[in-house]
Amino acid sequence: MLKSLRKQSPMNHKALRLLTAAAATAVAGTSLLLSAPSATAANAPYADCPGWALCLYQDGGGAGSKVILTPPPTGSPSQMVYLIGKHFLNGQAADNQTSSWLNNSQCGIEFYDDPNGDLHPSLIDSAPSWNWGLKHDYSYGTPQAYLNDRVSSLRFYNC
Ligand SMILES: [Ca+2]
Repeated sequence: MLKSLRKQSPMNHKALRLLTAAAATAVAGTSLLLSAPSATAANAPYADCPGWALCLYQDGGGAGSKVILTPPPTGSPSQMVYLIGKHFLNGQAADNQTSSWLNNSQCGIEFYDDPNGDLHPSLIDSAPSWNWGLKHDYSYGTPQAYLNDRVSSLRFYNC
């Protein structure tokens, strides 16, 4: 056994040198990735929500990706929004994933737990109309943490 190892040792050293070089390259690549600031970390809380929109954020405190919802025009009848089939800007499904929101619309909003909140009343949260910039945060440890990842549909009203 020892004899055969010694015989192969020049080959093993070469392989080891190649592996070491590959590992060094991999480590260098990793540290480059780690040192680059991520887009998420650079975003301010509740960032980039248009001045007329309701934005649902994937993470608490207005962090993470978001869904930008356009309210109906002023004076319109109320309008339901169903989150099944909708996605955050990062492509992930939005149903039962809202952890905070910002209402820049002038509409009032009712948030429902049920996917069809108009058919199965399950009101869990609301925003009064004419209250631009209202935020609710469902982060762990906040008073509304029990609402985290529950919103499945909502209704714009009094727009
Ligand atoms: Ca739900």
